[in-house]
Amino acid sequence: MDTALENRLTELLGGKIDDAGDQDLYKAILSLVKEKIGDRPETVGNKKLYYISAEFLIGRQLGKNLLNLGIYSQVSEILKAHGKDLAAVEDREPEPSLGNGGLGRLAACFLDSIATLDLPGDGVGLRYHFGLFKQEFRDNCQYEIPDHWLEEPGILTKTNVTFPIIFGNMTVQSRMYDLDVVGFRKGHTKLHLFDIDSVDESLVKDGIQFDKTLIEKNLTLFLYPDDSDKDGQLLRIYQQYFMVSNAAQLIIQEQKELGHDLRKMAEHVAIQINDTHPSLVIPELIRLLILEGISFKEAAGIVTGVCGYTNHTILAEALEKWPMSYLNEVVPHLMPIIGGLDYAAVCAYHDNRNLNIIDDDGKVHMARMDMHYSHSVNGVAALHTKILKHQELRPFFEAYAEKFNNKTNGITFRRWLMHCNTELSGMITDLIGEDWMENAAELERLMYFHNDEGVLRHIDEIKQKKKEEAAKYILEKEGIEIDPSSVFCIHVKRMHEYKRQQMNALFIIYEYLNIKAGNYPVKPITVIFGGKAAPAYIMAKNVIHLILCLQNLVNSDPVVSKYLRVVMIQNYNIAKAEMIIPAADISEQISLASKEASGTGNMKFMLNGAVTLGTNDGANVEIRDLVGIENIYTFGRSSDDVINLYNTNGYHAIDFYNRSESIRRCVDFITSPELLSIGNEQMLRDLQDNLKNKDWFMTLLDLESYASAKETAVFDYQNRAKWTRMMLVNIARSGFFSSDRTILEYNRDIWHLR
Ligand code: 26Q
Repeated sequence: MDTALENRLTELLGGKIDDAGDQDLYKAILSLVKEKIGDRPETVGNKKLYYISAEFLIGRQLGKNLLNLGIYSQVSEILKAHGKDLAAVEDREPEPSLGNGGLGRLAACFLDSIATLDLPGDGVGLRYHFGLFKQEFRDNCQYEIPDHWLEEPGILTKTNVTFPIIFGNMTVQSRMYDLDVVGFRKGHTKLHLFDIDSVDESLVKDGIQFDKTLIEKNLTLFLYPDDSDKDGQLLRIYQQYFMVSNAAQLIIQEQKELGHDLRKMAEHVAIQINDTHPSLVIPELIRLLILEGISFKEAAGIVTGVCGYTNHTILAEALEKWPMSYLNEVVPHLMPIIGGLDYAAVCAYHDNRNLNIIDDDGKVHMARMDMHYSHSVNGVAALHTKILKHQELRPFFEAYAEKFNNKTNGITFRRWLMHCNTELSGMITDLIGEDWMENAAELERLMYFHNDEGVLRHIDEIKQKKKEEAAKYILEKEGIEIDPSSVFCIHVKRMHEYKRQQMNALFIIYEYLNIKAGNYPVKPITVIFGGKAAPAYIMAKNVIHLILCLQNLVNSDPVVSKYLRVVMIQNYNIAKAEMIIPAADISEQISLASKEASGTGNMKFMLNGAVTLGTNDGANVEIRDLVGIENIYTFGRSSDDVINLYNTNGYHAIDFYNRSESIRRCVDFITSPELLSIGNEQMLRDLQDNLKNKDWFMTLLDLESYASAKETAVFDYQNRAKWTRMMLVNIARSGFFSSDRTILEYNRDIWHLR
């Protein structure tokens, strides 16, 4: 045991480890981590990246920091020797929910990889006082509770860095807070989160409601405040401008401190714009360069050389466009610049109205500004980039083919294997050594064992252990008993119609009706859901309602529950993901083909030995290509077919409903007496009507092929030799999805950091 470490921990505690509670231990280890980080120099170089993002879904930091500092097992042993459990201590840390889902989690994985690769690059975002709401279920419905995560002492360090941020009607003084990002074994960068001192948390009333007009008090209160009215939209513009003006001023300050010529900014600075939320950085940086005496034209050229834009979605409603009048209210000083950019780009070089930054309705299209004034435009998976080039952003691809490139997403294996699945991680190291921790491509060497019965059995035993742990957790936290020997089908992600949780719910109904009719599945199945619905997204909330009603109906039926169980985990977050993902047998990735830009959960499941049941969408396509068609279950219509159906208005849900008795029975059951006795009639009827008459994301199109693929997977699961080999192949071929690989590609093609 490391006695120096033990002594220091005891000192920091100011008392014996034996006598300390988990909370005291948490605080002491937090201090220990801060000390150790202080010993590690910050990564510097000739060129620095600023990754600007409205979301950083970083998850709890303590365990990850211990792991990356190389003292996780030492600290764990010290605690164990004193009868304490590090996992219980980690559990004391409030989770910073500074993101929604994929985009925010990607930013967090990227920071881990940037630090680990010892690249100079900082994150820039906002210090929201309340992250994404906490989800509670009551009466089979979602309720939103404010989630206050900030505490003292905490993971953020208050700095003296402040900037004046100018709005149309006032100027506020910002303050920067820093989070240390330590890489695995080496590297140290920062996440800078900006705030203002005058934020007033007591503004929050009645769930997550607050007065949206008091900008000085509410600016950084919430991530994604409700923007269904004008005040909400104005607040979002205030937030976005606040974020990017801070970023731009920080960059200029740092460049001046380094003595760099601002005209040569592109040699020393790279900015990555994470979706359109930080797009105003383009006019803001131009404005500041003009104040430094640089001409508009030259400033626009400099900024184009600095900025890269990443697109994360092809859903039209997620492409931000703001009325000019709103921007005029919040950031009038940017309007001449945005106007100038529109004129310069569109009038000078293109005559296609679809390329205008400002459209005929006076709306400013953020993504269009990004594409004109960035030198790189990337999608996040091969299929996604292809669809951007040839469908969604086609006119821009025609104008700027050289800017377009693909960067398939990745995940950090430190959190998504080493931290969440120490058993599997240990086994891999025993088999192939530990080089894979820094070079994930090494996992391929596991293929050598693909016929080794001992290895396959061991993988199976680890999976079983993780399933037992998850079952225990679900019993304790959700009060639902599940059978660890059943097949765990796990479907966790944000609730959205395109992700088609409703299709999985219809499968549950299909199985329920089968079992009621005496046709039992070959193996008991447990379907586990988790995910939050946006507070204003009625249909997503209706889907949650249906799932919770089914959970109620299925689990309390003495016969059905022997073969089928349903669990919807409350408040799905990073900590719960780390518990649940290692326990998956089947990874449900069932989005409507063409709609999921990439997905990153799919990668986390694969890495932990789950087999994908998915459509040919997003990064699923690349998973399929890597593991081979015999190690994945794919189903459903192709993205080409789907795009064609949209273009020709060729999909009519009602035809599928009328044509197939089995589909009709499932859809009808949503308003059966059984479910109506549990749930809310209006919500269930609305959902059913939507599925029959609208079904914008084509659930009924793929329902039958989904059910049959899932049945095949469950059948195959019984063949343990076959299944465990599939698990091994999935793990061995997952190396490509390390975010280290993704970041190296960004650096090679876009950032060129040295
Ligand atoms: C837009 C306008 C108004 C209000 C909110 C928004 C908004 C907010 C969040 C639009 C998009 C987001 C988040 C998108 C997101 O998380 N996309 C996911 O990004 C992942 C990382 O690239 C991909 O893996 C997922 O496929 C993609 O859905």
